[in-house]
Amino acid sequence: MFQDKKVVFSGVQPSGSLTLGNYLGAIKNFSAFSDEYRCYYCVVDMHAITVRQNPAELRRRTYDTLALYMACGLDPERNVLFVQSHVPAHAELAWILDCYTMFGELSRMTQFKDKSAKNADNINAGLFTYPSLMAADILLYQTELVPVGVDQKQHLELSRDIANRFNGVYGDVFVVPEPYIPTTSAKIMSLAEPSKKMSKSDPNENAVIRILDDRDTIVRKFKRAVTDSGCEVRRGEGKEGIENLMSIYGAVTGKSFDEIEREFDGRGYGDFKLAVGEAVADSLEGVRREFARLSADKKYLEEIMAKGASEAARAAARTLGKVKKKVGFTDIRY
Ligand code: ATP
Ligand code: LTN
Repeated sequence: MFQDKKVVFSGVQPSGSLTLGNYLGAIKNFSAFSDEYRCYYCVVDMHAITVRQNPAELRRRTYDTLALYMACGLDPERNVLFVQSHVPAHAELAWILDCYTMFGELSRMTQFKDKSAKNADNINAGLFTYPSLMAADILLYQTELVPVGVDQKQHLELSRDIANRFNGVYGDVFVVPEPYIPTTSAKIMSLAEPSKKMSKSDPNENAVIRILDDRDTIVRKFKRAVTDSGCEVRRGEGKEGIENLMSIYGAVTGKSFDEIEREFDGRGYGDFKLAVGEAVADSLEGVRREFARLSADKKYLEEIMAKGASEAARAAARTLGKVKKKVGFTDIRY
């Protein structure tokens, strides 16, 4: 029934408790594609182990991330929801693509540089070749569109380069994917240091809003958000903190920057921060309730994982078979 639909693919790492950045930059936008596209949304646990993980926590977060996908509105009947390590084709294609990805290209990736600086005692080969695994995720499904936050744009460009390089040698094997980056919430910044991305691995809890934070915590964190010494709610030089809060408020209420400026004209930062906190808490209320219900039912989550893995594996096998043939691998039955 999905055969002639174009494909959307995206992934989130189960490497921590998901943030408002993950929600507004990525997951919130996922469900809008389900009518028009065949959608694959993956919990990328193989990517997560590029940074050391506690095994029990990784396992729990894998279930939680799947439950959160559904709590954010992804219907498993209309989207393929699955876990990366359940579909071995990802690892197989990643190896092949490693051989079509250049050392120099990988060396230029800013996420590699950032994560190497943060994990200086564990700069492993997986952290370095992370983008070719990501390219494999995307290219396996003949993906047209990849909804991500702007921090993933560079990886997407590399995926396109790898696809074009492979197609240049072997003919049209892969669809060349396009990024889909939201216009207003593509990069939500830290509440403590507004020049830095809000990141789920930030050790400062006050810098990060978690999707599952309760109402009081959300309102309190916004009250403490770093702004500037002025008092006007508008964008401008030195006002990155306020601009970030405006983007967040705009993303959850649908209001434009101009409308927000008018709404808070003459009202000061205290009022504004409270309004942002309450609007975010309101918009996450339903997600939190649904998550509580879904995450309690491990058996159901496992059924969804199994169904997703079998659907994904079937589609992935088609591309992988073609790739293996093109590069000259032999094919036997056993
Ligand atoms: P970490 O913070 O541990 O590096 P991450 O949250 O950046 O992890 P993922 O969980 O893989 O990494 O990101 C999932 C999706 O969320 C990606 O599409 C990414 O672009 C998006 N995203 C992550 N942080 C933000 C942010 N602050 N603003 C907007 N989008 C974001
Ligand atoms: N690299 C991404 C997560 C990710 C992804 C993907 C996103 C892995 N594979 C495929 C989109 C498509 C990240 O670190 N945020």
